[in-house]
Amino acid sequence: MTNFKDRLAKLQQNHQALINQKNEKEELGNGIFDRYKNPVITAAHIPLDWRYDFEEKSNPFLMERIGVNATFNAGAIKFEQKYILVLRVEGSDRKSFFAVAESENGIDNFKFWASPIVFDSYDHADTNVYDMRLTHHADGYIYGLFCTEKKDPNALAGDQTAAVAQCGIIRTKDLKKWERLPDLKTPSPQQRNVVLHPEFVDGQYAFYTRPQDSFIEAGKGGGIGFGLSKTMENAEVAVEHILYGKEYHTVYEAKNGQGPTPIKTKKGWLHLAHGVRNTAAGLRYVLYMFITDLHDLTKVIHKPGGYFIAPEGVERIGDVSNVVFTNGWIADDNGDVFIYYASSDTRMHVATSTISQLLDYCLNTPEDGLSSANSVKAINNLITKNKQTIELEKSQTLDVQILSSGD
Ligand code: M1P
Repeated sequence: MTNFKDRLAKLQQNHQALINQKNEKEELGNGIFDRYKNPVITAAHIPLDWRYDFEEKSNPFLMERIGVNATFNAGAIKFEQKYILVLRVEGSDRKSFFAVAESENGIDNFKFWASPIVFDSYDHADTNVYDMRLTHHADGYIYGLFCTEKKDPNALAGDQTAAVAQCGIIRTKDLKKWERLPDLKTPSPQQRNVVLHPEFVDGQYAFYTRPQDSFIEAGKGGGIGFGLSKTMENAEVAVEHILYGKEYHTVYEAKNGQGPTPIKTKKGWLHLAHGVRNTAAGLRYVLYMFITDLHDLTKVIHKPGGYFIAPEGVERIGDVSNVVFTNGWIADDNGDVFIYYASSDTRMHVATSTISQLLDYCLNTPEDGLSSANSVKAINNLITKNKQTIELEKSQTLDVQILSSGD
């Protein structure tokens, strides 16, 4: 065997071993969801033929010709009984694109489809595309809403960072052929984190938006917005209503954004979102949940306080550290929920839960009281309740003892 062949065989072996690796639940958990030991997808999962030239003559050192930096922020959908992720794959050249990976069980053995997703750039060139939210809409299409970014045409000379972000739209019926539609129009100068609601609302398409004043800062426009459009072919939200705004000294004080498409439950629409606060070490991204009314989608009816998932352990470290971000989850018919989240703009993880657990969490977690005194009050209420529970248990045990001694 030549060195080339030997090296190729080893690369293939390692890659296969990674794909075949079983995932395991972490022990105990918090009762709300379970974390897993391994990430579900990393840059190393990217197929070798996307990265290496397998011809010995043109690539005698069997070098990686095209590097992949990260695989993160995946949209998710159950399709033909498979757990499908549409990942944001970021090349070593900093450009992101989309690629599909599938798994039989949603927690391990994710395997990429043969090649990345291709779609038209429509009438404008996107410099970068990322963070797709997938919605299987009542109209029969699967829509992918994503961020399309390009250089700000009004950037000052020499400024290579000013950019404009908008919501791009593609749709498909088979996740293979994608049709590009014109970008969403809204009153906001910039948009990111736009999500399509799965049902018609008053006969119109409903969008969760995230108006923002500039590329990075949400500014005055911050918050999760909501608006309607008559069509998808020329989608336009004329009025954005902020349904969940930023709030001082909360986990979403600097900015927030809708995560995946909300899930319909008997108690309301279950939402997962990200919240951002600023720290001396930079921005910290966490996930939080809320429920909106089944009939009035702009009405938040349950707001559990604090974060739902925050970066832990190695999740804290990556290209953009101290970040968890989500734009995909899958609810199975039996009530199981697969929450796909990325850590530090680097890799994808799964957390599993159920609709019952998530509803219990949203309905029974105290709201953020917005002051230290109210946080202490919530803890003291719990301590008092627990004392009463223990007293009640003691008196019940005593009753049983008295009854049995009378036998
Ligand atoms: O780097 C963290 C995240 O930053 C952005 O989120 P937001 O628009 O709320 O600031 C997104 O670009 C996202 O891709 C990224 O993970």
